Amino acid sequence: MTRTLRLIGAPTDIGASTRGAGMGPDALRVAGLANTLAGLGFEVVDGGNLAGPGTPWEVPAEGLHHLPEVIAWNRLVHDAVDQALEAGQLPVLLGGDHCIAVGSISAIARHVRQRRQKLRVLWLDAHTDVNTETTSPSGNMHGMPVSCLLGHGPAALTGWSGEPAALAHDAIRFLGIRSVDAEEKSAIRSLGLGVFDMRHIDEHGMRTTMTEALQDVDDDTHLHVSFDLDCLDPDYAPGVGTGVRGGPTWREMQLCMEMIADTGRLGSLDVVELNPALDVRNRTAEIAVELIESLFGKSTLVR
Ligand code: B3U
Ligand code: MN
Ligand code: MN
Repeated sequence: MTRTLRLIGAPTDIGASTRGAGMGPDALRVAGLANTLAGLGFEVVDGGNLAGPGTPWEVPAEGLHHLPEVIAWNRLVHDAVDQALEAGQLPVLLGGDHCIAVGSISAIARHVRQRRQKLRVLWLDAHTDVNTETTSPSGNMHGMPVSCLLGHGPAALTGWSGEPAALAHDAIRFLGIRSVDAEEKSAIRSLGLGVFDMRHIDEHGMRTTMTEALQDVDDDTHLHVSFDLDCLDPDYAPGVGTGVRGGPTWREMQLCMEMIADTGRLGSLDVVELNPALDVRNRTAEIAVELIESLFGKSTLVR
């Protein structure tokens, strides 16, 4: 049966530290995302862009930057992802900054629970995004979605899946991590989160790391990938707001995507933090499309 992918654009930089991620969905379209996925045999429906509030660019209030607008965007994202899943479509959320993962993963968590499946989230990122309003150095909410999903974030953004926490601590694995705030480190330790940081990838290689990260994925698993483009080394992906040197290369990231594809369990995807205002001739968007193509099963294997 042909699988239908639904592209959902969330053109916002409401949770970011730099303006420009709002242009991400269109840059991915210009780089040919829909045609590329259709070329793999999927039916692709582009649902266009959600229309949420603009970015007022005010100073943070009580440690949170733009909370009302972040809530509004996440409501829209949540409902769009929910509808796609109910229609049997595989949602591909095009951000936008990473704060919108609260809406998407909350909707996915409820859907997966109702179907008595097991949810596994792979968080591909230079950052762990596990700050809260009390620990965040910036107040920017793209640094907090994981806390919200674990039930520890700002109250207005937790509990959206119908349970206090959308994710159990062992339902999420982080990959590519190399920028963690001091208080995030304590949270990671006390919550017991599974972090495959760059040191781990350097020491064990991407193949072993991915084998470990995907270890308990089985036939009942819904695998969600939350792909922050700053996971990649900025030499390959310059079009991001908070690039950090020392990330995976294009080749390492390809292997990561191919090994996820090999599980056959990919059920939903976020592509976030693409900032076309900082990109070089749409290169980061094009690389994102290449990597997403591998994630959805393009294989270069000759054997
Ligand atoms: N940890 C920092 C920086 C950051 C997190 N996510 C991004 N940047 N993209 C913070 O502001 O929470
Ligand atoms: Mn992120
Ligand atoms: Mn990041």
